[in-house]
Amino acid sequence: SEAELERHFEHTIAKDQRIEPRDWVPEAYRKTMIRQIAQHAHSEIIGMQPEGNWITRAPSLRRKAILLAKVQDEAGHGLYLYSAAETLGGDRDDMTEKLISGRQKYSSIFNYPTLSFADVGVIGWLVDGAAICNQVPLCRSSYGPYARAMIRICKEESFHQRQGYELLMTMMSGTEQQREMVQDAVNRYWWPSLMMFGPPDDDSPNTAQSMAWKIKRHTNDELRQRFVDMTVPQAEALGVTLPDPDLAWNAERGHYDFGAIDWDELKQVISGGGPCNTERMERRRKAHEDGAWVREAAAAHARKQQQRKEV
Ligand code: FAQ
Repeated sequence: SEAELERHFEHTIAKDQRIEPRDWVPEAYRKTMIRQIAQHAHSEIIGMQPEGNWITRAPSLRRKAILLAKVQDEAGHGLYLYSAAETLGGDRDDMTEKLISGRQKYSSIFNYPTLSFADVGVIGWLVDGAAICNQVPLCRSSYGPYARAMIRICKEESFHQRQGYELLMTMMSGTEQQREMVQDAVNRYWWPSLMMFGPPDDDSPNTAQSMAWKIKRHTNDELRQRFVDMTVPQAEALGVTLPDPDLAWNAERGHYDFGAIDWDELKQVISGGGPCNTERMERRRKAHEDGAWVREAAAAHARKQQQRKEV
């Protein structure tokens, strides 16, 4: 009976075991899990654009090979995550349709422009750094396929983060102009990176239920604080200034205090009004349309294989 299934689900969560695709789940769990995984997948795919912008202009063969590999990893993460959403009954075409018609979201961070090659380093350091902070706890998320996907994704994100930091270290030991490029990129990406963790806890409609279901293991503000604490010493080692005059160690709390985040900016970017939203969506839509013949060919090939098997 439904009551028994529900008891089994609650029991699995309470015992900290994983929910698997064969298990019954409440409709709201399925919906929120598909929502989060789809958004995550869309972020990986849209996230290829800002860095992809620099592949043809990378300053050396080595940097170009690294950047190509990173952007390809992101495509892999996206496909991996779409597959995880499919195990919950999410449909790939439907998710893509919802993305390009603006009914499903992707991370706010990818709506900012990449103006110089230093942005590639800063995206690796700050954006991938924030992604790791947010995603390591998701390796213990209650939904098995998502949790397992996160293990591999986090390993690759760690490599991405290191390549970004190494790139910045190299630039910081270069010319005065290179150091200025790095500082400028940090100035532009710091606050948007803090916004990646989502709205503050008292304005985060999904957190309570997602924590109860152990989809999320920490609140948005907890992870944001963890990221700030982790990043300040890295900025010092790098020799850049984080653009926040209120950033200061608070011995009593054992954490860094930081200034007020512009939540109106996050709202605006999420609702489509960020600097690059239109460009990102148009590009994604065009890629989808241009890929129609590939999908048709793949479907025709699958039909032919099936017919051969039936003969
Ligand atoms: N951008 O109630 P909450 C990457 C939405 S990393 C856009 O707090 P929740 C790696 C939220 O969806 C980036 N929308 O929501 C990479 C909700 O809207 P909805 C991807 C945001 O789910 C690096 C509403 O606001 N990572 O891609 C944002 O409990 C470099 C209310 O918020 C993930 O997706 C935002 N920043 O917590 C790739 C991680 N924040 O759906 C390429 C998995 C919130 O009700 C290059 N996701 N919203 O209409 C999560 O951990 C969670 O979904 C949060 C949001 C923490 C993002």
